Amino acid sequence: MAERRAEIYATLSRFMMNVIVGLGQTGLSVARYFLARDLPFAVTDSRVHPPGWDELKKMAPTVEIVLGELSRDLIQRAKQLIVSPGVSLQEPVIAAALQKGIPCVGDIELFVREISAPIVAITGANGKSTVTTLLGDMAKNAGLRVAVAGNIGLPVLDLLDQPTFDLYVLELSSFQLETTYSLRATAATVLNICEDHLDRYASFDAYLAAKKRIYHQCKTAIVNRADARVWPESQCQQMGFSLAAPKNNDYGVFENFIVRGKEKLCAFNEIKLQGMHNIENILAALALGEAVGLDQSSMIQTIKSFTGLAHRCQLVREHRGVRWYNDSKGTNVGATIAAIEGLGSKEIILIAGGQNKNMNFSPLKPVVAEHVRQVILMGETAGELNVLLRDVAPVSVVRNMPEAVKLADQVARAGDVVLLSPACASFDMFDNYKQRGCEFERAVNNV
Ligand code: UMA
Ligand code: ADP
Repeated sequence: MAERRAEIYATLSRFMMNVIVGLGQTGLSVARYFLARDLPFAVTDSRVHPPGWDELKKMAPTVEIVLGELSRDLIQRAKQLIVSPGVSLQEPVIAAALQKGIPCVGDIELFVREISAPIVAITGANGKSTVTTLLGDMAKNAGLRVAVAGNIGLPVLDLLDQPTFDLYVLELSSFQLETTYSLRATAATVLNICEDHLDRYASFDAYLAAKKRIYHQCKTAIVNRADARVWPESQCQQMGFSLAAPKNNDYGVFENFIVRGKEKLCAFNEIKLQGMHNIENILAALALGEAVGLDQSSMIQTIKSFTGLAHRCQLVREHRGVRWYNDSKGTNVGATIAAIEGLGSKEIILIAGGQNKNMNFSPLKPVVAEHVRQVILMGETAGELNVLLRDVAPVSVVRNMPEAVKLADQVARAGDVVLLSPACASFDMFDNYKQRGCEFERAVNNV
């Protein structure tokens, strides 16, 4: 009898299975999650050799897996799809599954169904990783057991193997939010918005709408008062931040101080991060921290010691009076504008260009006109950027990073700033933004 039941179960699970779509970091973490719970699953990925394959074979040698295409057969007989963030819900096979009523969730959804500690959820076009890391440090310094995970690089489901935490600080991308339904964050924010990922979205509004899913049933929304586009649609408790003098008890700026309402908290000259965009990031982190009850004096101590993350406007070298900055994580137009303006120089040599995400680069033009003395371009978008920018600054197109750095070194004079801030993704020439930034740093250290 038991044997017969096992047989029926095996047959059923073959036809009604969890199907993991995508076998990168996320897909692999979902596989570990199902294995730990003895739940049957299958995997499909459009790549012939996805990064998680070798590890999956070791963990689950008999698991059913279809590579080189998203398997229509597996997907059509799934009881649930767990879709990785790199896979669009508009993929015809996924769209057909949705039409058929097959639930499509992501790793974040599986995670939030399992945990009970408060969540801070952070999204936005730019500043996510900086705010997420800063808030994580604030919580740690305030004595909490805090986990920092999500789009920042650690798949959330891997946290379930560890002892429980007091607080989860999650960086969430628009892709992850599209497949999340039960978030209920204690504090949530869309930090800011500008065009990005338009290779994945039909319109800017669709991208923004995906981001705003973060507010779904949140307790407190932390809103950027300067941009109504990122405010929640529904009524909920709010706390605000902006670079203006605040009304009420919002976080803001007054006479080169960070303030809460009228109370001065910290002078700009006590802060190590550079640029007004980072002041905005600090204001957002303070508001998020307050919303989850962190001690204010401990948060301020953390702000003063925080030096930022690699590849984000980091000073690499000062050589013969020239300062070289790595902002390889500047992967959209808004980020590059923030980096250029944040450096406060009118003598910038800008290295930009990379993979095309269907973005409108024209907002770069006036900023380049005001701050940039020479533009050096590479990658897929070099041609388009050349046509846009050559009226406002001298432009050169190069083939690779060493050539870009060599040319920058030739044209730079004492007092200039050389800035790598590509305004584009890196995948046309590099594995990721980190590899691009490291190649830049290597070349800079050799000039
Ligand atoms: N891919 C395929 N076929 C597939 C599955 C994926 O071609 O069947 C491609 C995707 O188009 C993508 C790449 O493979 O280019 C990786 O996709 P993935 O879903 O396997 O990615 P993971 O390795 O799981 O990493 C993801 C996030 N990546 C993306 O959203 C593309 C990571 O964010 C995140 O750190 C990780 O989950 C853990 O949560 C990276 C990122 O670039 C840093 N995010 C984008 C951004 O910040 O702009 C959104
Ligand atoms: P994300 O995780 O959203 O990509 P990061 O904190 O990694 O954001 O920063 C990426 C880049 O975005 C930085 O190098 C900088 O150029 C830019 N940036 C950071 N914060 C902001 C902000 N608040 N507004 C605009 N641009 C920003």
